[in-house]
Amino acid sequence: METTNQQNNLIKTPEQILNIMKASAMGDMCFSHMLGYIKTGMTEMQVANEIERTLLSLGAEGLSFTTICVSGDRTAFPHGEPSEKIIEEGDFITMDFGAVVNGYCGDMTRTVAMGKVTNEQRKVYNIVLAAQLAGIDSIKAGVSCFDVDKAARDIIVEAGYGEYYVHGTGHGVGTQVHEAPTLNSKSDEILEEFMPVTIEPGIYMPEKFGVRIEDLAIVTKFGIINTVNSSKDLIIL
Ligand SMILES: [Mn+2]
Repeated sequence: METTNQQNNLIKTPEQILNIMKASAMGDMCFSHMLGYIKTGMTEMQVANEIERTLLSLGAEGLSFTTICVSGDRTAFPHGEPSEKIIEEGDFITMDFGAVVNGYCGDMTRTVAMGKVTNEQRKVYNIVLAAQLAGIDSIKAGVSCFDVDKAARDIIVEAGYGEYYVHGTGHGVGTQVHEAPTLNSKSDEILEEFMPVTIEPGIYMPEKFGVRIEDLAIVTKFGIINTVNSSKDLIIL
């Protein structure tokens, strides 16, 4: 028997959406705290532990997934685990994390810099940001997931970094941090109102650095409601 997206629970109820919004609000508060916390000389592991401690202290009942915190050349690993690497001046730091509220997951990523950036770091950051905003702008009910991925991907490809965009643009979120629909270059799904989806393009240059920016948004008939409100301008700590 054919099942609809409503029956499959891809389309969330207002109460479920509120849980996701609470999880995102905790993520925003956590990120804000981390901006004052991170210092050169700390390890990635220390930063990841503080993210998790902060989310739990804000009332998260758990974590959507094991927190990602990578720095320096390790930011070229899209889903690297935090290590004992020490954070140094000039490093990018990518943090990807989420709180769980009443069973529903948050998911956000920000990349910040320590002390200073090179022209290339600034350029790549701004390309990823432009791609992320293009992805967001393309979303509304009735749009195909393929076209959202393409909107983001085209910016990166046209800037000459297409080979370094090694994953899809986003995914659905619910009680699992990765749910349908899948927003990538092979996707044939259509977005519907009240699906929560991430928009998370990235550029990853092996042995150099990487950048990812991720928001979690609710699809509506007119566009999105972005549940993540943290700044996406390049932040240099
Ligand atoms: Mn994600």
